[in-house]
Amino acid sequence: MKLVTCGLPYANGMLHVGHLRTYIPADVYVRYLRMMGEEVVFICGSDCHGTPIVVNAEKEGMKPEEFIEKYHEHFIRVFNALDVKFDYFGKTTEEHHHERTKEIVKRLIENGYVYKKEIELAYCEKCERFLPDRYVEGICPYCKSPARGDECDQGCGRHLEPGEILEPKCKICGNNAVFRKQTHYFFKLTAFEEFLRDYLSKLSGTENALNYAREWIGNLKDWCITRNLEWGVRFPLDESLVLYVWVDAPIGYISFTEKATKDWKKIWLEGKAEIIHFIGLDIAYHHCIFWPAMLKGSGYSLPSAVVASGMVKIEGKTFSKSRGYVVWVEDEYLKAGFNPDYLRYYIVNYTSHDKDLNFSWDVLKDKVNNEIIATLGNFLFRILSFAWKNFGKLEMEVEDRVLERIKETKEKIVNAINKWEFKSASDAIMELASFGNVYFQNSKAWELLKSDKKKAMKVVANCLQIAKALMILSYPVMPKSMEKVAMAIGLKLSNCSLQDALKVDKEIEIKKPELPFKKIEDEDIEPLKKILVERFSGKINSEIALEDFKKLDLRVGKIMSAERIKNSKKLLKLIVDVGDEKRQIVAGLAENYSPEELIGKLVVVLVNLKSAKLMGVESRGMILAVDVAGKPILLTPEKEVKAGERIK
Ligand code: B3M
Ligand code: ZN
Repeated sequence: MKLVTCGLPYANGMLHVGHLRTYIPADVYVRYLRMMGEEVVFICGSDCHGTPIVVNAEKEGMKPEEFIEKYHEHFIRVFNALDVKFDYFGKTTEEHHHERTKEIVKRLIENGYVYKKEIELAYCEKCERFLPDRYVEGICPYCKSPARGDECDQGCGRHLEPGEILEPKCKICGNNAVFRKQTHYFFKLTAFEEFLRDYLSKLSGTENALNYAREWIGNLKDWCITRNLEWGVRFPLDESLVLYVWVDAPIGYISFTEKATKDWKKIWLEGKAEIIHFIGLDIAYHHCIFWPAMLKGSGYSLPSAVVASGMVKIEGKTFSKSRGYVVWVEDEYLKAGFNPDYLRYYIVNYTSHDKDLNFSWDVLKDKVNNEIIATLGNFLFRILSFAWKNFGKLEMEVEDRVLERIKETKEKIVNAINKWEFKSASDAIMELASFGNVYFQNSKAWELLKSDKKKAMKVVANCLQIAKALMILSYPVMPKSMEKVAMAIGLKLSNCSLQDALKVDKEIEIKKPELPFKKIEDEDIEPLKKILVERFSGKINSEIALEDFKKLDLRVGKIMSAERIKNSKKLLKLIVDVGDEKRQIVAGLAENYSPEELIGKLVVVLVNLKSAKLMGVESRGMILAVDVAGKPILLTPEKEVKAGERIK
């Protein structure tokens, strides 16, 4: 039995392509294991605690419990759309999760692994509050890069203990923070050095995670496991404190397993299952050091493998949400209507799992058109159409060399999957499709049809076996698409094992094939590439907080006068009534509006924009319009509204 888990996404932001390097390969892995006859439980859930959520919920004027709902639902929507099928997708706000967390922490306390200590903590005298984790920004004491609370996210990637950060500033008001004493509780991680040395020598998974973790063994520090926050799992010894999010989040693996299977104790208490964690490399420390020590200290079963994906680049730039080097899964990829299986294939086939993946819209187009469609899709469609048109039903007689080729492919896939090498597995599929294309091409079945229909039928039977094998072997990577293709031969892929790729039916009946692959054209990706260019240039940032939006003074304005500006084709000088005054504003409307037709028009004005000079004419404010194929279309209230009314 195997338990496969994925790092719990923070319920603090939308899913981006970088996230998918954990979730899609894990789903592909689980699907292959099940087709290899393994019993697998697959779980994940939303990580709902931690200061980033509290800070951002406050910014949006929401309670944390409301704030996380939006993202939890988004995760479920996107995972469904991408066919990432967990047996249970929970959230760490669930009551039973809090209970399980407290039970484990109580065991750590009883076993003597938790102690009290007074420490110096960043404190903001202006906000009159302590500044846990993301409430404080400053400098990493190790690599001197800018750091946020509990992590050096832009430099060495280290976990930072409370009080470690240098030059602490309050994240809320920007004030320089001071240090104040407070009593907190620590987990005695240093007591597990020998255990961890031995454990890490046996732990399997990807070398990137194991090597990173082994470097830390001689350099362990006890972890402060409590925070003075209102949001989180209450600390059993002092209910005024909550547990640090990295204490309760991984325990979600256990509490969600409880909901996924009645056999959860076999997995987490009796050690009767392999536990395999899929994560991003940036949280390898937490999963290879902190988490196993917590499990050891509380008598729970230990993970057998940690599978860490490499990092993600966007059009060659290192992924960074804050810098706009990001591609959003729902708002961009799915909204563009691309087949989700294209993205599944891209993520598993672009490179080895532990190497850096570069996401590029052009590369997506090339991989889809030249690999999925030109190699795999083309073979499947040619064979199924040819068989349907010329035979309808045919006896299956397959040569040994074809079965041998399919067997080799299946074995390549099984070996690759057992080593989490998803690229090798998906390459093997494409190689088999190429073999099928050559086999069909060389057989000249369309000529044989005229001279020797029996022989032609044998050729087609061999090609059909290859096609059936391809549907079965690529089903974990492209489930929905292969299900559609398999309908042409009445094959129910969800009941198939990998071994079925070698099973030769007595006869096969073919229906009209439907191929769910549509080529990606340049015009499909141009708008998406444009968004990236604008985002990279800082023109549009994907996410702002409500507090940033509130800084805009947007009002209804009434145009009182309008005149052209000398030597300009586009610009008009307007006098606009914005309620408390009449403003001179320069606007690029001349190509779509005559000065006369603008008089008296109600428009939307950004009033608190820094003044600027355009063609030497001062402009104090901006008129909002939509750019449609380069032409401005004015925004105007749908009903008569007084000039100066504020827009919220
Ligand atoms: N919520 C997400 C991250 O830091 C974090 C993972 C928890 S896994 C137990 O990538
Ligand atoms: Zn650092």
